[in-house]
Amino acid sequence: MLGWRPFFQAQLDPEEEGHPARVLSVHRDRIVLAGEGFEDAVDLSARAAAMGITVGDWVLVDPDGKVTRRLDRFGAFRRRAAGAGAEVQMIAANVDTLFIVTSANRDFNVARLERYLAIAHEAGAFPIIVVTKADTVDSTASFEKEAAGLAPGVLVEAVNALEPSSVAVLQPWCAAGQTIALLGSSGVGKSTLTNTLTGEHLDTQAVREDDQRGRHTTTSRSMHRLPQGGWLIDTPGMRELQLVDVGEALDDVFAELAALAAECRFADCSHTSEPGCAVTLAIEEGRLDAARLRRYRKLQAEDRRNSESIAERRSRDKGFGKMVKSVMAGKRQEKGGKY
Ligand SMILES: Nc1nc2c(ncn2[C@@H]2O[C@H](COP(=O)(O)OP(=O)(O)OP(=O)(O)O)[C@@H](O)[C@H]2O)c(=O)[nH]1
Ligand SMILES: [Mg+2]
Repeated sequence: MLGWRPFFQAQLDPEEEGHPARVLSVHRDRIVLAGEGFEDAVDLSARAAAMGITVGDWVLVDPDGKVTRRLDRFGAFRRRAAGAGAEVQMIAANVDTLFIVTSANRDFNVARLERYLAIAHEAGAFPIIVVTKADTVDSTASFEKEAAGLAPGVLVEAVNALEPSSVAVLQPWCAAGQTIALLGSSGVGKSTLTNTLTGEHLDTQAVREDDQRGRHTTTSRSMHRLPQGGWLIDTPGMRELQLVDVGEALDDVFAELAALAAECRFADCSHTSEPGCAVTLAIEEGRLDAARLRRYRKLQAEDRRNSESIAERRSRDKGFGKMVKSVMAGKRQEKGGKY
């Protein structure tokens, strides 16, 4: 029911004590866990905190209620943490389907949707673009058409998130054992969708009149039970979702571009001025939108930059760790190896 599957079962050691539990939410000093027949908050020990546990993770809990181990994830959403530090922030783990939520209004932004699509591909989650506030416009056709062209075969559903009969089109992904996450800007209706799908009463708040932006009502991530047996992870609208280590996922989203690039005369073609460039030819002939190429380039550069700075930071931290160890080893020698 909780999304347990052979992938996790295979990680268990028959000798090992403890039972598996799913992480429903993570707080400063405790985490809320659910397992076979129980739901409980346990203290977040320093050891558990060091495991980098995030919502959606599977962990092992010993008979004293202590988290002993985090199981490997089949996928996770990550971003470069906001702020100057080069750090990766986990958003959610072990998600089957991602509802990329946007509204049929000024929130709708293809560049942002492509960014979310890359994150979904990298995490191994099936993406569905959900266009909310369909009830506020005459037609959602133009939004749906544009969204459907952003990745091969991407599904798009337009809904009134307040209306259960409208949201029913999302039911097929909510079956028992399935985990769904919602990502999107503040005010697009993620918590409204969660409430309509689960029957809960999470806080929601009207968007600002002037620019239709949300008020950052939801402040932490949490997992909610769906009546059909699936699980839904609501998240706060994030101002900045910088890509990191998405690797090949960008080529999955921009598949037509990757396919064209493979036809260029030079393998390292930059698609600017080289002869025999299939990408610039496609733009000239109107088969490819130049703006889409620009967005692809921008995301590629961002991913490269963030992945490099995080790799650098990691190796710097490692170097520092080694230096501390060797200084300590030197001290031990000086003192005759007494400690
Ligand atoms: N008419 C209409 N209003 C909607 C729809 N979806 C959401 N709303 C309204 O939009 C406002 C914002 O919705 P929330 O669910 O709080 O948005 P959110 O995405 O959870 O926002 P954060 O928690 O800030 O990230 C609320 O006033 C909702 O009632 C919809 O499909 N139609
Ligand atoms: Mg919310």
